[in-house]
Amino acid sequence: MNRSYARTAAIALVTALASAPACTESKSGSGEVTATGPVRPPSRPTAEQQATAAALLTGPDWYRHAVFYEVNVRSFQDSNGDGIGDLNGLISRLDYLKDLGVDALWLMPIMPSPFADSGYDVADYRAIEPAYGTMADFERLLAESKKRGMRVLIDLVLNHTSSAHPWFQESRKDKTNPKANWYVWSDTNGRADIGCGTNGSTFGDSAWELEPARQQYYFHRFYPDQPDLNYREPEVAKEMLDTARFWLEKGVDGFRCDVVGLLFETASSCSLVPETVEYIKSIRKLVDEFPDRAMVAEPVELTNATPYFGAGKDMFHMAFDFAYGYFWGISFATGDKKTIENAMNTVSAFPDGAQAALVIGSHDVLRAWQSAGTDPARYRGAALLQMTMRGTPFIYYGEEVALRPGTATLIDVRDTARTPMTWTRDAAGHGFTTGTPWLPFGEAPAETSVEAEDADPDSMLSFYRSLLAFRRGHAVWATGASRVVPLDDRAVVSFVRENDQESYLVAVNLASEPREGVASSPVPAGGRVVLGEGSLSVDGGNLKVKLPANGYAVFQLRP
Ligand SMILES: [Ca+2]
Ligand SMILES: [Ca+2]
Repeated sequence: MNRSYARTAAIALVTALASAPACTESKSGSGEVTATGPVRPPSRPTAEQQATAAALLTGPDWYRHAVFYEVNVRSFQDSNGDGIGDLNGLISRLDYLKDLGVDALWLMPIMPSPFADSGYDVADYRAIEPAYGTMADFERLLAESKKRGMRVLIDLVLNHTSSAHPWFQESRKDKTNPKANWYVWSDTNGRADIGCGTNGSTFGDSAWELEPARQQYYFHRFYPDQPDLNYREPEVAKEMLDTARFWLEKGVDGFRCDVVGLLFETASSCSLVPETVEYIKSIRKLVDEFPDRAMVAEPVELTNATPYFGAGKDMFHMAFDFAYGYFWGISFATGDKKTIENAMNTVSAFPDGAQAALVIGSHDVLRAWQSAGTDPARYRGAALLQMTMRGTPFIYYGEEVALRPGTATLIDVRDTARTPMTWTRDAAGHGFTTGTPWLPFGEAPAETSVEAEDADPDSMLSFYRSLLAFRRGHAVWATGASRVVPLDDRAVVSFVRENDQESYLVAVNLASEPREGVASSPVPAGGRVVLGEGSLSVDGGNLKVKLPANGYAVFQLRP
């Protein structure tokens, strides 16, 4: 999305200063399940896990069991020295992603764009941005991904085009041209049938811009260079469905749909109005014509994505859960788990068939490093929650190495979270480019390079490898039942995940001192710590969880 509420809110998050992770002595006692020290799962899954994962990733439900990775193509890998990441560069890093445990990619917009909003201003819906490569390069990316058992979703920006798009160039000329009704025009800077009003732009003073040639105003929910398409024009509605079909026939595995709740406007609302719901259902019908495809919504609403699922199988396969994904930093900074528990309860109440898409960062918000208050222990706790809550995790590129923010802004402040990936310690381009990067690297580029972190068993990359290996092939994390355990300590998040095969209790301490929580919610006695550090005791109907400062533990209760 572009200048969204999400961005505004999340950039404004107050994050507390870092505090060092504490060491904790293990205690043993009767009835307690206690780790003797940090338990770290192996860094790679077993062959058996891989075989189970391969089976889970086959068929129409693959997306529930996949780990996604959001790629900012421009900042991932340059292949020709122009300082701009490209498709051939991405192809050369597919083996890295596969080895990390990534099953599917979401590519930020790859279509030709003046780049007034990082590609979310499309000038041609059926071509590849020349700086990123050619359609042949894209087809090779699809083939090379498929060869590795990986899927590719692309960003579909339906609400608006670039003002440079030929459709708008024609529409703006006069009131009678063939594209005259393709955008939302008005004689005044407002319209009674558009309830978000004159000040309905997400940013700036007005959502209406005067076009001198036509002597009318056009509606733009975002930048003036991003005019909203008029979905009440049947030709527009058809053209954008045909666009989706074009890419599905090309072989993409689905779409991430940008600000998709904003397609239609009505007098009373501009967000997910009935006409928009109906249009989304028509996209879903189209997607369902193709086997094993999926689409994920970017909700405009931050705290409850439920309306994007409809009856469960007639709208989106997945929708982002921002209630956790954009606000966890506040929970850790305040040591208050309420928001996280609310998010989990909302996700648990999704209609049958719906799947949450889980993030701890994206191209729209702060780098997770900042949300964590630069505290690696908090960062790990947040990532553990993301990977163990019910849903499908989406890793934002560089999150696995705890990429740090940059300071340069070419478009807006979100560029601080869009800096080039660092692959090597080598200061001359850090393996990203042999030229000058389009945007300067973030802080500590050598330290956070894949090369440096690969060599360090205590690095964030090593943590991510273990976490993803731990999760792999265990369907319980993707689809198992989820139940919050209401511990009496406000800083200790705890929940049970279970299915027929296995059962786990996950606990994360948001506070920077050791904590313990008690709940009357019973779990089976026994079990063992399989990740992290902590103790779990069961005494009659009560259970007690103890965790070190900013600590976390996963207890296996069954089998
Ligand atoms: Ca390039
Ligand atoms: Ca719209």
